[in-house]
Amino acid sequence: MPNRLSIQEYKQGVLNGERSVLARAITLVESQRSVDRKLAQTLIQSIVPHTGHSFRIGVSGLPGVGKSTLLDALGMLLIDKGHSVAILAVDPSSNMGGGSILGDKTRMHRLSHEPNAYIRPSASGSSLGGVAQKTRESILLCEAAGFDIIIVETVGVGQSEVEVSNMVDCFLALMLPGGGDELQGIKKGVLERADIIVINKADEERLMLARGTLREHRAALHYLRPRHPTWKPVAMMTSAITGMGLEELWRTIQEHKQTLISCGALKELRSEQQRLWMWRLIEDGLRDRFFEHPIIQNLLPRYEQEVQQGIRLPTQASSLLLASFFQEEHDHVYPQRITNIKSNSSHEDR
Ligand SMILES: Nc1nc2c(ncn2[C@@H]2O[C@H](COP(=O)(O)OP(=O)(O)OP(=O)(O)O)[C@@H](O)[C@H]2O)c(=O)[nH]1
Ligand SMILES: [Mg+2]
Repeated sequence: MPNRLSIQEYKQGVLNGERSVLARAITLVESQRSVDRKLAQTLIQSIVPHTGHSFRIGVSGLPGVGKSTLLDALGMLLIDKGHSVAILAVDPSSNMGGGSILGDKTRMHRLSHEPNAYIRPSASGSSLGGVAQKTRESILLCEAAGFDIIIVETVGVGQSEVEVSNMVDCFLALMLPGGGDELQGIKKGVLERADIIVINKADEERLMLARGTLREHRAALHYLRPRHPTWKPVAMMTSAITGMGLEELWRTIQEHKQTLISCGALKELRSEQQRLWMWRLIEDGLRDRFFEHPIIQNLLPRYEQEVQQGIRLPTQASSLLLASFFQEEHDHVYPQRITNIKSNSSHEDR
């Protein structure tokens, strides 16, 4: 990465709330290069004592449901109330410079000019498994930079949504009026994760439809197991364009926060998230190490082909690959022992 700063410069700049340094620090944690990863880990460890003071909100929903437009409006409302807001947009499918990234900048045009707001679109591109991990680290950086509300926008399909729900205090699921029966399956999963269900675009000719969808969701919520025993998920309507329902949405988010705080659930939720984070780091670390290992890169294409051609069983190929990897790792960790064994045996040979 060009123009890397020193850890101290990153840390001080972030703690001083300097936007340009914060942006560069996030670029650092997003970097795939191992030298950057090491630097990023040191940086994250050094700022952790300055984190944890914000309220973290996740916003998910299918493309086009109005997440960015809603966040622009909600963000402005929060700025007016004296908050400072950071918005991290996670798009697992796009690369930097892709269409939706530019789209986000323009859709949050009011907020993007606010000195108390920070908008950061992130793209995972070719990352092996780490969108979520990088987002988590970006949340910590924004907290250290002093933002008191952090919102993560994620497209409501697939793994990124689940991961984001595991790193926020309050999870919002945006829905369209009407929706569609074919989405019920997806919806059920989302509904089980959501603390607040928001039927957006409840304006003009869609208002009546939105009221019906609201009733359906309220009825459905009775049958779902809530995410926290103390908070029963609620459904409401908004229009990101007219601003209808936004004050109520913010009131509900605050009620949710107070409920979690007053019964100790927020602390519990966050410590559980720390545990999940540790497991994610272990899984990601193992996966990266495995796939980046030269012996695996060397053997994998051949084994893959043999499995496809039916020459080798998948079970055998995977066992051999894992065995080769662990043997190499072992030899790497204990080279001394091997040299000792070798020199002993050559001694005995004589
Ligand atoms: N009528 C109406 N239109 C809306 C509302 N919210 C968003 N839109 C429009 O819907 C379109 C998509 O809005 P976005 O905010 O970009 O949606 P998104 O969910 O962020 O989309 P992706 O980031 O691509 O997943 C835009 O043309 C918005 O102007 C709303 O409440 N009412
Ligand atoms: Mg968007």
